[in-house]
Amino acid sequence: MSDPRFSEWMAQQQQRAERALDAALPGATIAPSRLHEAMRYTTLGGGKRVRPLLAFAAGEVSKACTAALEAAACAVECIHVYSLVHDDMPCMDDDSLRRGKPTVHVQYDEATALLVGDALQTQAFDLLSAPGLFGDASRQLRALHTLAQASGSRGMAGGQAIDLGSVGKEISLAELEVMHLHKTGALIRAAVLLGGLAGDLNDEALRQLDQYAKCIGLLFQVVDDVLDATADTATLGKTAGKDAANNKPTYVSLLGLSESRKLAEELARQAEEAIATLGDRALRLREMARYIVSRQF
Ligand code: GRG
Repeated sequence: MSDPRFSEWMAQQQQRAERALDAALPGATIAPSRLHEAMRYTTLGGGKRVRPLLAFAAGEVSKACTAALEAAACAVECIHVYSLVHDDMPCMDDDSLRRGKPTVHVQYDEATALLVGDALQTQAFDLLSAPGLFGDASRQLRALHTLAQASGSRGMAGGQAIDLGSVGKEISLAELEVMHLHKTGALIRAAVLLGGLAGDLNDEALRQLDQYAKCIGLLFQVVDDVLDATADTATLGKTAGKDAANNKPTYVSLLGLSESRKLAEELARQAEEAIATLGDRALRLREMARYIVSRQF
């Protein structure tokens, strides 16, 4: 069972993310209202908000400015939601449920789902590029560069391409790791780094955050594979076991359940070790590592 103070912090930060996203997205009555309504439909009121929580936790280390930190957290979540909307489309995973409700192409239509993803992606950079947001323009530029790299063909979109190319093929553990470092890990790294960049940290502290985030990105995926292999559809809010059924390689299919769980524990340990010298300010990051390794959905 997790520390009640951490659960309280998490609930507060999830509400903070929800409020910030609500304020950041265009209103549903603003034209083109169907597109804006669909963007809000898919972004608000759901999800664990792991990426904003990681940004907020890193923001405690960097003593981040609130406006920059909340914009960074929203930007990363917008990219994440865009990826889910596109990933669910018939041309990719063809899923009809996401976060317990119909996916965007089911609730609206395919063209709207495509546009929602496109618009959320652009919204992320709109938010993060607001003039004067970071106080320090060079740090803001670095944050923008970090998010762009993490989202594109050398990050998340590239990871998705590797994933699509690996369906039905035998791949090694090293290749699986490369795929997940891109597909899931890159955006998780960006979330942590943007939390660091929203405040003032030296390069060594940013390097430590990056090392932590690299472990967390893989950890998140290993746990996701374990949950996918063990939980039922109702608990996960998505189609349990779908990756295995689709002949997609997973940590569980390559390592088995028991070794996957051991790997998750080892990655959580490495993540905590990476930030050991950052002291009390990194408490929430340490707790996030524990939360991710023991999450049940
Ligand atoms: C379409 C460019 C493009 C990329 C898609 C990340 C991704 C790449 C697709 C998501 C598909 C997926 C189910 C990946 C497995 C791990 C993962 C990212 C799960 C969803 O993230 P959570 O668990 O979701 O953080 P919530 O809903 O809690 O935000």
